[in-house]
Amino acid sequence: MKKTFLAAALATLTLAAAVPAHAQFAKPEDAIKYRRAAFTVMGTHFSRLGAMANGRVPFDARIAAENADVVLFASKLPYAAFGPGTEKGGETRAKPEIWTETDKFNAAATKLQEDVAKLNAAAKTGNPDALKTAFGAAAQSCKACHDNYRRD
Ligand code: ASC
Repeated sequence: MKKTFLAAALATLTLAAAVPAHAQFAKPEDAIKYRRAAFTVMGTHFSRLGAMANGRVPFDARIAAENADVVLFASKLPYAAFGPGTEKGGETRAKPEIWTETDKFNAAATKLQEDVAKLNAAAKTGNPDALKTAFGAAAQSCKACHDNYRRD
């Protein structure tokens, strides 16, 4: 009995994970809120790394690693919330090109995620110069997407 319940629960979880991510939002507004929240979290912790990378606050290896972990995690979240039908339905600055040049947008998203992974590794070296270099590259990726896919 207990085992059956566990198996059923596991099957449900597996199924939920297999459903296309965009179908996991009940309505477009939910997806829009979700992706904006993820970008807010990512941007907040990215900015804290930037303050260190640019010498506005003293370098602290532990704080750098903590912030880089949040950025890494947050970078995995927003892109599943750009599914078909989420172009509008809430407050958004997302440009329509996201849905007309999806391959290009996805490539830019992957690039950001790769840069953020490198930033995470750099933050963990404890070397401020490594952080600075990796931060600069990731910031370029942020900016490229904002320029191409975000309204002013
Ligand atoms: C930040 C932040 C961004 C990026 C971007 C880089 O600190 O919040 O969105 O850097 O401005 O150009």
